[in-house]
Amino acid sequence: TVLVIGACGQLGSELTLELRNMYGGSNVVAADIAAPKQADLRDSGPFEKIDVLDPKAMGELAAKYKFKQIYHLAAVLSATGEKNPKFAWKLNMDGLFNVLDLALEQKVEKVYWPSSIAVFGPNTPRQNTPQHTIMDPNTVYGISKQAGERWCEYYFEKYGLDVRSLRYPGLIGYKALPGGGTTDYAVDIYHKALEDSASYECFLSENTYLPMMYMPDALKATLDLMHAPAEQVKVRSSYNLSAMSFSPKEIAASIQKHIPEFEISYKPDSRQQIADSWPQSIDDSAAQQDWGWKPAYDLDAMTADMLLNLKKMKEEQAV
Ligand code: VAH
Repeated sequence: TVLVIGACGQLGSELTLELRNMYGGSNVVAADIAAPKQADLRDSGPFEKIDVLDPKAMGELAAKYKFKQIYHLAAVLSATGEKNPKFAWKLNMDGLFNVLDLALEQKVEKVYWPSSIAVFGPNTPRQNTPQHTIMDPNTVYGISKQAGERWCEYYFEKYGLDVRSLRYPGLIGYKALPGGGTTDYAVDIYHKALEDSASYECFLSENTYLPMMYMPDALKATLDLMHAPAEQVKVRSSYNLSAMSFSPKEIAASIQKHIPEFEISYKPDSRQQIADSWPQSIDDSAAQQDWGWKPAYDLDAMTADMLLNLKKMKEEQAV
């Protein structure tokens, strides 16, 4: 059985559906602090309400199902974390420790834990950021991801726990809304483009370049990494991962190829400082060499697929 913690989140909901397609619905337990609202997630397999900060409840869950793999995706993201720094640190770090220790106790074969480009900071080289480089994150989320990477590598080196990780760029998908990140604009913009007003006020400035990835690519990278033979997984902190980089101006232009009347305006808020501390492009040659990583979607391919699927979902909801 596979456990997905944080299964109702932006990545968790899509990863749970993908894992259920692959392993069978009843073999993938979705767990989160609250029940799923999405019908496909709710109706495709077992759900367990769990607080990842409650080790006793986690132990009872593991005794009930005997998990072979755990995907631990529950975390407070960058923007939300800055509003509640101490809780963000507690959930992100104590949640990770509870999962790592449970995995050791229950002899879980593999653990997945997501890191992020947020582990990089103002003094990190911003173009083609290397796998090993200066990391001075200045968000609580980034600090927790940097510390988490150190601990994942420690549990692998010291206790032999097969824990694997990817430094995701901003993730964009149509099935679930993002949960309080700095890159959320790149999802919101597609929803707004399909509304009658066909306009979007962006909380980042027009030339804010950020590494981004379409959700199908993120799911493929995650499963490719988890299915790679252990000896091919040479990076046990977290792999740099890349697909594309773009600015709000460029994603708006991509949308205008389909919706010419779409308009964008800019009103940077506190998330601008976070975005300015992150890389603009990532060197993921280690992932390419170690386990054959290769993205499939560029900006225009993502835009076409996003608009097509969001339109379909709106029509279905409209009936
Ligand atoms: C965030 N979406 O914005 C997440 C991600 C690289 C961005 O870590 O916090």
